[in-house]
Formats: sequence, structure tokens, C-alpha cells
Amino acid sequence: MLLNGALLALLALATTASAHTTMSRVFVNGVDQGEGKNKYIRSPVNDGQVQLQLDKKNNTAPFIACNSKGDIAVPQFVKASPGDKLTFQWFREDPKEPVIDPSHKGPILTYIAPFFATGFGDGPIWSKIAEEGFVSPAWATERMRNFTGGMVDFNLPKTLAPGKYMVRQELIPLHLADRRGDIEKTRGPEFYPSCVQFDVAGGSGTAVPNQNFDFNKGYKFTDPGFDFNIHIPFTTYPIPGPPIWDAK
Ligand SMILES: [Cu+2]
Repeated sequence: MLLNGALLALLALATTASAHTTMSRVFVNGVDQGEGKNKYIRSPVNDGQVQLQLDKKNNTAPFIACNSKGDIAVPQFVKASPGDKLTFQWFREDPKEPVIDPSHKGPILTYIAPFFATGFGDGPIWSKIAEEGFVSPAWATERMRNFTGGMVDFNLPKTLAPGKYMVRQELIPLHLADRRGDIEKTRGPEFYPSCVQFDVAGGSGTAVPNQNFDFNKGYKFTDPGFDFNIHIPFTTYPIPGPPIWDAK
């Protein structure tokens, strides 16, 4: 059965209180770095769901980069080396659904930028290093919820130059994305961006992120990956944003 928009919106409202999820910890080559909220993760206020830059007037547009507290540096850095396998774990405070609500289906994308100590990181500084969309029969968020206990794996580029970085991962649930958020305020994709501070050492790489992607300019309401109806049959999903950065 297909749910109509009004019913979906109602359901979304009804589950708002604990519907969302936040990044809780990082593993480096499988080694747990400990609880990271507000330690090495710039954890957002509350559950940190962000809409595509609607509200320039109230200055919430910058939140699309590293969320509502993206401008506040946290005390620690995760230490890693180029090529390392990283795992970001997402957690939700609900024993029945400890990862993410099953309605929240969509891609998971990961970006990197040079470290910044001030500002929200909402300029043209980001490069995409990983992406997972829809691989039949499951969305990235479904694989995470059903099979990995909230863990999302990816690798740092082998050629990455040593230095301090921000690694930003976002979940993009699409359950309300059959209507564009600029046309209907309560609709459109939801964004859960979260940024982790990294100190990368070792390797012989010299690649510095240079895709210069800006979320406020590069993500558009009309992108086929954002203006997308998951409630009707489809075969492929166009992942939003730039291609994976060719780190050289
Ligand atoms: Cu939600």
C-alpha cells in the first residue's frame, strides 16, 4: 500500500521525538576509539536533523555542512593513517530501534575537508571519499540498520597528505522526498550530517582535498537524488553530490 503525503507527514510528526539518530563513535582499522560525542565528534544540538538550506535569514543554512554545532571545535582528534579503514557508528536512544527508524531509507555519503577551528565549514572545501546508495534490494541506511549495527565502513584515501582534517558523514533519509522541500516546507530529504576531527599521520601521500564542493551551492532541491520518490517502484538511484574524489 502506498501512503499518501498527509499520512506520511503525520507519521513523521508522531515519531519526531526519538525518530532520529546521531553518530556516536569511530573505529580505526576495527579499533574502538571510545564514545566520541562532543569529544572528537562535533555533535549537534538534539538529534541534528537538517533540511536543505532554507533558512539563510536565521543562519541555519550553514548547518548542512557539519550541523548545528559545526563551528565549535571539540577537544580531541582521532588518529589515523592514509588508507586506514574507518568505521562510523550511528546510534539512536530507543531500545526497540537502536540504529535508525526503518522508515528512514536513503544513501550515506562521506566527505573530507581540511580541519577548520572556526566557522561552520559551509564554504567550497569538501571532497567526497565514499558513497553508498541503493543496491537492490536495500538502501545504505537499511544495510546499516539491518546488518551492521549502525556501522558504516569506508577507507581514507591512501594518497592523503598528513594533516588535520574534518571527515563528514551524512545519512539522507528520503521517506518524505517525493515532494521538494522548497515547494512544501515539511517535505524533502532529511539530512543528518556529522563531522569528526582527524589527525592523519604517516604514508607518503601528498593529496590535499581539492574538489571544492560547497553543500549550500552543490546540493539543490531539484537534484534527481533529492527529488526522488522511494514509495513507487524504481530500479536505480542517482547518488547526489560530486563523484568520488580522485585523490592524487
Ligand atoms: Cu526523521
